[in-house]
Amino acid sequence: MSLRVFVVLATFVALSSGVPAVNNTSAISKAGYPKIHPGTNLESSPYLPLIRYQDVLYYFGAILTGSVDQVDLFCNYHNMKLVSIQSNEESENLIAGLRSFLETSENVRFWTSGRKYGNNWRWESTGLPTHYTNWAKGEPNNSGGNETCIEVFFNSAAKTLEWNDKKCEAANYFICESRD
Ligand SMILES: [Ca+2]
Repeated sequence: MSLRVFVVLATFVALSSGVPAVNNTSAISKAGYPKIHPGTNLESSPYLPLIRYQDVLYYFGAILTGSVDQVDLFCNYHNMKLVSIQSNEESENLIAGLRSFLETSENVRFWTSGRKYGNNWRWESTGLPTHYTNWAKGEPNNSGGNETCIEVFFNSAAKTLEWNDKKCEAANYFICESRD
């Protein structure tokens, strides 16, 4: 069940069980429950802190973790997609953004939209092959024979964002993007 369907169903259950449902958007805002609708100008949204790089907006999901499918749902709910990293310049900009965004100097792993199809890697968010790559030493190694998703390993001190193939069901933080 998609998150959107779940919200609709939950609202229906709330209404049919006699529980007052909040349907005033300003009341929702004041209560602190963000709700972003299709067509919302993401950059002006007070709810998601977004970083801009040229025509791309990024959301650094460093609060919740989940499998690729779970964090993909989160991005989709907010009209975004899991990140694709298409050039060294974009990677360097992400590193600069992450270094200023994260308060800790801990090393953090994030899911991307990179997936393996046969022997080829592709960005799910764009449907395009991964022309630019930045695999960590020894990767992709398909450890255990089931590593078909790309995580990026952010090392704040070293200022690197290296790639690793990983089992898609593992829990990671994530980065969403919006490309026009
Ligand atoms: Ca690996």
